[in-house]
Amino acid sequence: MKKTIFAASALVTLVAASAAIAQQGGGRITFESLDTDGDGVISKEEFMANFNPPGRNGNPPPDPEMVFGRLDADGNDEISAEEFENRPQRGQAPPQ
Ligand SMILES: [Ca+2]
Ligand SMILES: [Ca+2]
Repeated sequence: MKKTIFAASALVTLVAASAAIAQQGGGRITFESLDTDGDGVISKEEFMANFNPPGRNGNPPPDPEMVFGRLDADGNDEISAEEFENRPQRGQAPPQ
């Protein structure tokens, strides 16, 4: 009996974890999740519509406009897969 209860609660935990991963904001924002029309680049419109992270640890969420500017290294108002992959990490100085 105890074993059944354990298995059921483990399943609930697993489902909850999957839901959390599926949601944006857990640090798992992927290129594909932002490139909603699948043309291989993230337009500013796509970014603004889909980049919506929650604030963390009591901090307000980052300003999407500012984040877009950091990702769009060549400033053409689109984020390519390469720019996304090479994005500056938190706490790291942007490349000169
Ligand atoms: Ca696109
Ligand atoms: Ca660009």
